[in-house]
Amino acid sequence: MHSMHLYSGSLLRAYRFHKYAGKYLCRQTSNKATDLMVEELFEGLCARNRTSLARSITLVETSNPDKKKLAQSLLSMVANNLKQQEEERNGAPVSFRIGLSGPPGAGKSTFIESLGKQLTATGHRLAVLAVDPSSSTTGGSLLGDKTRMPRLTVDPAAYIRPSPTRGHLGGVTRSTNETILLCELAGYDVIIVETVGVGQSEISVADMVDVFVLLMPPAGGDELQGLKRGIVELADVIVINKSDGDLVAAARRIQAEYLSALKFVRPRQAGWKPPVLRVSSRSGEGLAELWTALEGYRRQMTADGQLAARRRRQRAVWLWAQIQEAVVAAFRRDAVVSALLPRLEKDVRRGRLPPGAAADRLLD
Ligand SMILES: Nc1nc2c(ncn2[C@@H]2O[C@H](COP(=O)(O)OP(=O)(O)OP(=O)(O)O)[C@@H](O)[C@H]2O)c(=O)[nH]1
Ligand SMILES: [Mg+2]
Repeated sequence: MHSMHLYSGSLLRAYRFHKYAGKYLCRQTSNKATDLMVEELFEGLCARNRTSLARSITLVETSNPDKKKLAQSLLSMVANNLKQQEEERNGAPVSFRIGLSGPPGAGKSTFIESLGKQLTATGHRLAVLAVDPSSSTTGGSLLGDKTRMPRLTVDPAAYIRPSPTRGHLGGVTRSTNETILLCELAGYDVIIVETVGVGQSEISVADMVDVFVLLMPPAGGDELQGLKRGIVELADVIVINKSDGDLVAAARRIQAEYLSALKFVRPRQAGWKPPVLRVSSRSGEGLAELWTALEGYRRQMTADGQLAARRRRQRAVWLWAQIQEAVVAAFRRDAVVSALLPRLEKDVRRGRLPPGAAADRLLD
């Protein structure tokens, strides 16, 4: 409630003034109704209205070009307001963004449910966003099925958004990045972005969060060995789940394995040694300690400016990812390119034409 005054009309007036001045004028007069819709959504978000949040997220997930413009103007208003709030808080971000990844069955849903209930019980407001790297190819959504977080689903201090199926950027949904901002304006101070595995692409969930948590089951196996190396380099905190009952011994063993694997990994954040913690999402044991570790990370990274630097870096990464996506899409749409492409690609596949030469011809 502390920054409620920011939600008053002054910002909206400033925004209107801005838009009336200069080149937005034409669009403003011709699109009054749609601009009204954006302002309504913005005010709804400020008032922490869940329906406005859901509608805003649907808007930023759209692929319709006209609606995309509306989404962009909403997002500009949101980003401006969040920036103001951050300045009011002496640069401290309005939310804590947590990435959570782990193999299928590691217990991610159970973990989010248990940790989430602890968080909302202590006054936090939690948003859970799911990124499903498989949904772009299968069309289905594995994650975010609300049924597996039954208590959180009915918790008024929690908001769960399943994975969208459109607009994947190398395995990560680009709109998720924007959805985070919408949730922040709607007053969610902890944002968990959940995904299965870790993307092979350069862009991953780790590129949109403050801290990247890896959740592992207490089991070894060869696939996990392979999985481990790449992921461990991305992780800021490693959590071994299911450390309960018969599984405690196995969990201890895996914990020791990760600790020794980490000795050879350069930490992602200077001055931060990723801890390896054991928890039981089923009983809740270890979750309070984990939260303390996460808050410690956040405090340390905020104090020495690394968190702000990480967010700045991430914005640049996303700018270039979106440019690349848009440029490639425009290239593919080009009439000459699409006429030439199938034949040239065939020639390249058969080895009749070097890839470089084909690319040059298409780009010409
Ligand atoms: N013993 C024990 N079992 C757990 C714990 N956490 C989760 N499980 C069980 O592990 C299984 C998988 O849990 P989920 O939370 O669905 O795992 P997930 O990572 O979300 O799985 P996907 O969504 O399929 O990727 C379920 O049968 C859970 O009951 C735990 O702390 N201890
Ligand atoms: Mg799950």
